[in-house]
Amino acid sequence: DAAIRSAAMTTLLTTARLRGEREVRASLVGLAAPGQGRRTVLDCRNSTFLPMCSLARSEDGPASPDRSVNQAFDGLGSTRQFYQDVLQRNSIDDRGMRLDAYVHRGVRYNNAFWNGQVMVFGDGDGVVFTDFTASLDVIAHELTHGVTEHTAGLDYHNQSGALNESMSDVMGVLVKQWSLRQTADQADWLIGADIFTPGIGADALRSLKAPGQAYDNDLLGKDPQPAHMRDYVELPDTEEGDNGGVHINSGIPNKAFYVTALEIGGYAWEVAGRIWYESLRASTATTEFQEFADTTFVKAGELYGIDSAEQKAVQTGWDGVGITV
Ligand code: ASN
Ligand code: ZN
Ligand code: CA
Repeated sequence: DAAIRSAAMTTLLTTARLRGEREVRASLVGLAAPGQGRRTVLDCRNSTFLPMCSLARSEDGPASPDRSVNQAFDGLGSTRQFYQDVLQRNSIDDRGMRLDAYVHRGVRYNNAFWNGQVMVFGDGDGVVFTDFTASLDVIAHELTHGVTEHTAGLDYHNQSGALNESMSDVMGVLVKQWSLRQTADQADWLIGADIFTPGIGADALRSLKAPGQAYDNDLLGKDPQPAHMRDYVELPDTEEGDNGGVHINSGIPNKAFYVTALEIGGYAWEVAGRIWYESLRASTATTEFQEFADTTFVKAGELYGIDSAEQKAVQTGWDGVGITV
């Protein structure tokens, strides 16, 4: 810990001129520099127009009487802490960017999204979905879209888009596992277990452990995710085609991560999470499955050694979904 803090101080001092004198002086006296470590939550009161939403909670302000506001606030805080403590990343842009969440967006809106700048959450229609701030992994999923945009910038269609989605699911489950101190074999590996209404008969939106098996009922049909390249779903690169199936084919890299993490054992964020994050940072907008898989193998070798158990686990993970590294 001391070594990390001292390394962080060295980095801080050597980048002092780049970051500007004022910001650095603020850091040195323990004050938050502009935007550093801050969160805001805005209440849209059913509007879809973000400028209509008003401030409901800010970093040093009191808790709100509104449950969604507090859940969003706490979820942003946990996710930011995870990125800082586990991956040494300072917020979405790695420069302490303020985190903004908008809640109660629209009327019975069945989704949540990152719009390129902020995170937005609907209330759900009360029939299929309830409040989208209810699952920490959903909040971490949306925030991670921001991290991806600021790192690899994976294009949101076809395989690069499915990797973009998968990275959000991977970090989504890791933030939840980290907050609950669960080992890989203790965790449920579900995204959105708490955003379905109780009567709907669905475990969750997606499962990294069992893509294609998160739900199967009359109202929703069957979870369409494949867990192997032989079942890759070709869809048009249109809105109706989910931009080439970005939320569908993400099941393939999701399963590869799950198998890798289980092979390694222990806390999934410590080794598997580190390998995937460093691979995201080494990827580009057009990276596809094979290239990403190869990168995770190379990173595992760099971080844990050529032919290490960790590197073999990565190979096993991709092998299980039909990708040879
Ligand atoms: N919940 C979805 C996501 O974050 C929203 C979308 O596809 N725009 O991937
Ligand atoms: Zn997403
Ligand atoms: Ca559930």
